[in-house]
Amino acid sequence: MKKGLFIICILTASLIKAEDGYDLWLRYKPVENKLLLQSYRSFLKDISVSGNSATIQIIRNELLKASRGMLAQIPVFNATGNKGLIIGNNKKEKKNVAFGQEGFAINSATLAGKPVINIEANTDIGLLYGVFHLIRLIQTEQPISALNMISQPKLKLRLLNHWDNLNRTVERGYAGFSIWNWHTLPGYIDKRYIDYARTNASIGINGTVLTNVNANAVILTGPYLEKVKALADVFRPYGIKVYLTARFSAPIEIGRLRSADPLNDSVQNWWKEKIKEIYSVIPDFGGFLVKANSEGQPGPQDYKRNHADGANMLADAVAPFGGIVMWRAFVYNPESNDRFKQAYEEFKPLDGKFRNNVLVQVKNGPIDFQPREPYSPLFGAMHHTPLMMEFQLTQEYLGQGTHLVYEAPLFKEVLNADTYSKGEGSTVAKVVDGSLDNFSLNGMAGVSNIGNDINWCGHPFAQANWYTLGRLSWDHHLTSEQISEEWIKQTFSKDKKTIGVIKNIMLHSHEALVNYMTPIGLTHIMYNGHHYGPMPWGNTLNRPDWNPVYYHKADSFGIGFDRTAKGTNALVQYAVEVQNQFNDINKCPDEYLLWFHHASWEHKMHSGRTLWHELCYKYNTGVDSVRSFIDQWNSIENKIDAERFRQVQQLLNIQLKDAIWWRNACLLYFQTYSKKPIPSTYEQPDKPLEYYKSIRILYAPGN
Ligand code: GCV
Repeated sequence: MKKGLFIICILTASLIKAEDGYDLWLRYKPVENKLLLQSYRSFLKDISVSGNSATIQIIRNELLKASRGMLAQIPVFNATGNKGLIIGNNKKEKKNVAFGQEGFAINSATLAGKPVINIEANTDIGLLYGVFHLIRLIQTEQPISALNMISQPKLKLRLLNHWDNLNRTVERGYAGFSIWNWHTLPGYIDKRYIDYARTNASIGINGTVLTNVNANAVILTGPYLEKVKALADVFRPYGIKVYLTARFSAPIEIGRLRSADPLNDSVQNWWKEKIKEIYSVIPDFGGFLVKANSEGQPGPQDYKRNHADGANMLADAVAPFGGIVMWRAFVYNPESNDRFKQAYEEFKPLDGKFRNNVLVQVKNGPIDFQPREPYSPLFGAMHHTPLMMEFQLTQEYLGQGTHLVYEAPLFKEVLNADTYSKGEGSTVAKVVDGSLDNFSLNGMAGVSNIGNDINWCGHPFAQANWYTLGRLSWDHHLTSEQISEEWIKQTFSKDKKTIGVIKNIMLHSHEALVNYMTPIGLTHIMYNGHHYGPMPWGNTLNRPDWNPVYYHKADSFGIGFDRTAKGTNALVQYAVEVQNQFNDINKCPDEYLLWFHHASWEHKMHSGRTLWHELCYKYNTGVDSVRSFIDQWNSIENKIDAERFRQVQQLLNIQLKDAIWWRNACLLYFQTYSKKPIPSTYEQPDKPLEYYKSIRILYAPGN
């Protein structure tokens, strides 16, 4: 590099101010395009905002912040002269059905010969969403002079699920402690609570379940309800409702009853009284999320009742107050011959038996948030029950807080999958948004990846997954590429080349992880307990369905779980068209092969390679991808502030080591069955299998 150029690079890099990531995608950096800047300034100079609610105050503050930061201009509100931006509630008697409760319209018009932008909605919250949309257009430097749009969320419930415990640990949390400081609530309102609400509102998230699904009944006691109320009061003007997890045995634990049987009168009355108390403290309380009879949690089956009995008891008690119940379908017990089939077996017979304020919340895949899973067969099987999607933002099985993995491609893959349950085009997205079966109650939840780390999510790129949940639950037609581009422009840079590089890394990151962790449909081969790192040999836990060997079934013949009629026949839980895609070992898409077949090491893959060779190829491709992410990231060093640049660089280097660890451990272990060499064209493991087996991580976070 020439000396002059070198100095310019150093100067540019040092001019980019260090950032700690706290501001997420609401950084409001100066607009760079001069022409657009002029246009934005003229529209945002004089703003008319009618009303005076807390939400309207928030709108004013946000516009002030955005104008100051991006336009170096302080807007004048409600001046008597010409306006550039008019924000007002639809005052007409009849609400505009096109906006609904939360939607908005943004239109360009001319007023007294001057161009203006009108933001209109039926509610103040709709206006807030409209304003955040306009701010997003400015942050991403889009023209705003000819807007003519209406936007309404596709889903009614757009929720974060916190797995936060009352002692502030976070189950599967990799970004520090819980942001809820129960000890100082309700007296102390941390600024984070307000920033949390504001950030969520900016992407349309309208609800939060504050507590872990492995629930603690104490949250339902009087003093804690006061703390919950304090949070609800902060969140309300941002359009966010609070929900809690209900521990099914709460009537025993905090109510002094001897039973929690949902058909018992005293139990029903206890819940009715408790719920009355909750609504007297928090009048717009959203309702409950429940994990029952799963992984040791209490539930109706303890009393020989079923999930519908349990859910309906709570649903009846919250119904008079407009509350809902989200009952999770994440269930499995060791008696079944295939964990894959359990949720379907327990819930399908109950279809149509739930009250109409109950949603069954289903994880995207049949097992448990693995790097890649086929969609849960329940999505094609419950036409009389609204099914809510549960995605996991926190990267329990995706490199946790250390690996760069953009999850939008994973989420889109599931949402776009066709269940064929009502003919071609019956996608999971249509099930979830209620359009397939006409459910107005519908929703999507993301298990939160938020903690008290300075940048909220630990890994700077993990913020993108939070952002994705909001954007996709508002509009699941958005593509992974669109969402990443929006996020990058608001979070890192508006420079074209830099966007291209970061987008390329993001869009390939999920596939890279699948390749170096669980290619060709391998699943659940991670380390026991903390779930970080590989342990395909794992076979020591009491329950077979917790052990990796249960899932891969490697032997001298081959590898994979036979779920065809010759095996556990789990495939019949899908529509015939879907069965036909997976049933035939020669036609099954490579990425799902070992989910559905026990294939020979010699099996010919679509690439022409044998299965063993393909496994070596995929693991190495995964490692190579991470190497290329490092090179790509390094190429934009002078375009990113030094603090975040180094943070990501260091994490990528760990990711590479981990990818090599996964590849070597898995190939060496599977080789003990395949008895074949790793082709010499690939990097050979530098240590023996015993070394990888001896690695212990005793204190991984998130347990
Ligand atoms: C909250 C997995 C996780 C558990 C989690 C559970 C669930 O098993 O490892 O930590 O518990 O899923 O979703 O309920």
